[in-house]
Order: sequence, then structure tokens, then C-alpha cells
Amino acid sequence: MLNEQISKEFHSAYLYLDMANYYYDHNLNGFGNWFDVQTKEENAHAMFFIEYLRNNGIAVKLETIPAPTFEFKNFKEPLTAAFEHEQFITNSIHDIYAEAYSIKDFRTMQFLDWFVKEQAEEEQSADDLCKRFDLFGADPKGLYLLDNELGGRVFTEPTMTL
Ligand code: OFO
Repeated sequence: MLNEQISKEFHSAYLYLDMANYYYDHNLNGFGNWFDVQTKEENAHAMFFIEYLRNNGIAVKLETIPAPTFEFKNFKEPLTAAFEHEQFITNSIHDIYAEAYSIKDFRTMQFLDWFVKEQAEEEQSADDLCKRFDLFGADPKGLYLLDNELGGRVFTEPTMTL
């Protein structure tokens, strides 16, 4: 399950990169930047799982990452898709946690604690973006200001003691 999660995190990065590309194609570079930062975070998450397996002597098996298949019809759709994807990832983390609990793998539970908290933040920020788009996105001036604001998002390398 931990190996599969590596692929899911890299797949998340791939999906967010696709969303970033969509916005850059439509000159919404701030939204593009927001998703570029999201992509970098997902790559960092994948590396945490890889490092955890390495540190515990478990072979890392990298899988094929499926290509994104989105065909967005409007500027809101990527935001909704991102929120739904984060809910999917949360469920995946919780499934691993439940399995770790059932076999008394307390070390993995402790490792996953960081992700349980992180997923709450990931869902909240995706949901927040959806709601702000609903408030301001339909108006060109509002969309312009929101795009400017999202352009200011800066990537901070996530840290975890492994
Ligand atoms: Fe890795 O947190 Fe989003 O998917």
C-alpha cells in the first residue's frame, strides 16, 4: 500500500501539472502558478514515502503513472477536480492507516500522522479555492484579482523528520 501511494502522489503531481498547463494556455498564469506549486508539493510527498521505505529496508517499486485525461470546459472544473482528487487521496491515506492499525504497525501509523494532518490542509485549501472562485470568478475583474493573488503563491519545501 505504501508503494502504491508513491504512484498516487506522483500521479497527483501529474494531474496538477496538467491543470497548471490548462490555465497557462488560457493566460491565467496565477492559477497556473498555484497548480505548479501544488505539483512540487506532491513530488515532495512521493519522496517522503520513498524515503520511509528506504529507511525501513523495504524495496521501492515504481509504477507507471497514467496520463491525465481531463478535458476542461471552464475555469472552475480543474478546481472541483482538484478538490475531489484530494478527497480521494485522503481516503487512500486513511486506508493505509487502518491497515497499519490492524497489524499493529505503529511505526507506519506515526509516519502517516503527518499525512493525515496534511490532507486536512490540502482539502481545505482546494475547497477554499473553489468557494472563492464561486464568489469572484464569474466577474472579469474578480477573476483578474484572484489570478493575481494566486500568482503570489510560493513553494515551501515540506519537511518531515523520518
Ligand atoms: Fe499529496 O497531497 Fe495532495 O494529493
